Amino acid sequence: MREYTTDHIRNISLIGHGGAGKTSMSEAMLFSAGVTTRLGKVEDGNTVSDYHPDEIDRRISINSSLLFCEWRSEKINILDTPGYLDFTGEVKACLRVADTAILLLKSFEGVEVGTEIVATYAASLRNAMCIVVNKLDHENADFDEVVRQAKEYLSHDVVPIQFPLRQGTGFDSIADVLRMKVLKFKPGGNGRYEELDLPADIRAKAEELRQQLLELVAESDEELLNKYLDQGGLSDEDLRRGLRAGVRERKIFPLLCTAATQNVGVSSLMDFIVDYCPAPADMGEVSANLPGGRNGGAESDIRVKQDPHGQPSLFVFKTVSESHVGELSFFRVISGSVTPGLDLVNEANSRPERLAQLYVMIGKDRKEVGRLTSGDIGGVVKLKDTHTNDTLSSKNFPVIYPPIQFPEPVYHAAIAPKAKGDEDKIATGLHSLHQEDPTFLFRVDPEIHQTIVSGQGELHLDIVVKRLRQRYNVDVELGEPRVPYRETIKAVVKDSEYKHKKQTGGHGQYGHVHLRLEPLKHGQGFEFVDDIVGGVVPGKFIPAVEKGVIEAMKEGPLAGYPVVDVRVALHYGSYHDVDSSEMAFKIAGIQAFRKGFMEAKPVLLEPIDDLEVKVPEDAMGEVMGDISGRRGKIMGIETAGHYQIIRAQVPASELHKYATILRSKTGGRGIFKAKMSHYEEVPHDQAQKIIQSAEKNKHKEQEA
Ligand SMILES: Nc1nc2c(ncn2[C@@H]2O[C@H](COP(=O)(O)OP(=O)(O)O)[C@@H](O)[C@H]2O)c(=O)[nH]1
Ligand SMILES: [Mg+2]
Repeated sequence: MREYTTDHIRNISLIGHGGAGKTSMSEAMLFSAGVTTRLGKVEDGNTVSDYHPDEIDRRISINSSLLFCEWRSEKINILDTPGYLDFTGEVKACLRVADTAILLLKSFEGVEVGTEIVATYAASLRNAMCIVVNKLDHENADFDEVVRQAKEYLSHDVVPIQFPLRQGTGFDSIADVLRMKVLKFKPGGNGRYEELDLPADIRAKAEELRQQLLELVAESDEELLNKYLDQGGLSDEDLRRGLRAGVRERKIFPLLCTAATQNVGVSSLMDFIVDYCPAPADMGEVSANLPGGRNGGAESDIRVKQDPHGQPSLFVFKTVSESHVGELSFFRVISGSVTPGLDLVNEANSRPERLAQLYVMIGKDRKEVGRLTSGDIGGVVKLKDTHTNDTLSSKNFPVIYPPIQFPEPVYHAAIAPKAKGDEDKIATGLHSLHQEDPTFLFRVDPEIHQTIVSGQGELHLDIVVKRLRQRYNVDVELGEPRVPYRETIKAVVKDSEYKHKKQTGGHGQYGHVHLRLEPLKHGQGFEFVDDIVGGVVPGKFIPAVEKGVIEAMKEGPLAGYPVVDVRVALHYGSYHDVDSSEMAFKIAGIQAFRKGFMEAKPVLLEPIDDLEVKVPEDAMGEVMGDISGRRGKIMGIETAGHYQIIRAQVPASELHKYATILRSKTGGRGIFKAKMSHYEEVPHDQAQKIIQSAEKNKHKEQEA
């Protein structure tokens, strides 16, 4: 294996909405570069990138995969990412270690919701970005419309470097305005192309686009702008230099043409990547933190040079665990270079880690390497206690690179073992699955007594369940999380009396209280007031009454849910010199509260979420109708690009599986966010059902 230096590497991440052709593109790149001897197909389940059985079954990418090839003596590390919305965390992780994002658009769909999401990620991570219009062999291809959308919805600084000569069936030729040539491919061939002169009828279009490009390059740099104004143009050398800098600095977003499954335009895209996309050496310094405590306890920012001769440091952006390899950590070398046997420290937990064998990856195949240099991406097995988002660095060079900010979960379910006694195994499994995939979260919810797992969608959690079964040998069920209802009152009850009096043999029990119950405003919680005058209830028993009330509030009288927003005043009572005790007053408190509560117009409260849905205009009616059907209130609508944003308030109990519902209502073109807002009264009919089912459960428990 050749060792590649920091200036001979390109790290690219293929991103885009699902089905844009990313996996097919990576396949065509490997084939064109001679890494493989045949062009695999997603439909046939034989691509290098989608090798995982789950991916072959479903014909979509679920995991990002790492591949590489050599193109004109440069190493291109390719990160193929999933486009399905359940796995956008993988996209963030890949963009974090890629210098350039290659954003694929379908020639007949243009900019889709998934496109915008991943383009936003690339913008926040400051990736250079090339746009590729793929599937130009499709019969409905509309290149000009896609370019228009890219300019309008992605950036005004999108500029076509290429355009198709004849799009649609038989597409094989691309006009290239940098070379001012036609590139003619053999569809389904090995990717080689002929350079032909531009035919007269398209020369004018090519010249117009070249002029656009020249102007954009000139505008991106003051020195070039002066030259352009003085000379009325730019030299080829200045154009190349300016384009390279403009791409790196996100001032220019070049747009190119392909048909990945036909292997048309793929090799010229790789030419462009090598010639104009940044190498790690061009990317300057990386920001980092010093571990707390070493610098007088302060976290301070430093900049780390991507210097192959510096102290070694690396950042782990992904962990996979597969039965045949064990745990494999993928990382980018940030500074210095790393070799097998190197001793590093994980600054997050101060633990030493010795690097075992290092690998470069081509899908599931790995090749051993003797060294990886600053900017390169590889894998290492058997790290002891290092996970996704951790930094390893040499002992003399303690740094922590900022963690990837993973997206918030949008899908929640209650998880329970099918067999009793598997709880410990599940806990271990969930913990390690979270370390491997930080977009998967879990927590034990004490209010509803369930373990709640959260992720990016139903499919995401299905995959988690499958992994639990395969790796930890536990069968679990996913269900709807219980809704954390609450109970409160709407009326004042001036007097609720209870006398607890028992005479059994020797010592009796005596506690007697009069309570007043009043509703409080939403969110005010609980207040206990001591209104006893003249010691009719002795001071030493009053806390016991309060304790009783608090205990009764834990499981409300209406349906067993916690009681909130009430004021309880103890205003009268009586005691017995011998028989009164704290216990007796506590019991009196419990009973008087329960009785008074049921007389005070008790109601159930339910959590309401703020819901924000982003959908294309034509899906609005359907989505709004569905929200109303879920007892939602539309709060507002606004336009964002070619999308509408609908804001609504919807009961949380109606939003279980909303990720799946929205996807099916919009054909995958809608996204949403939901966040707990406040509690509201449950409508009467609904409340009756909840109360009845609580009663049934209670009977069941009593029988059991
Ligand atoms: N006609 C045509 N189909 C393509 C092209 N690229 C990909 N496809 C097909 O589009 C579907 C999705 O492709 P895939 O590579 O899995 O897309 P990804 O989700 O972006 O990875 C598959 O059926 C591919 O065979 C292309 O350039 N032309
Ligand atoms: Mg894919």
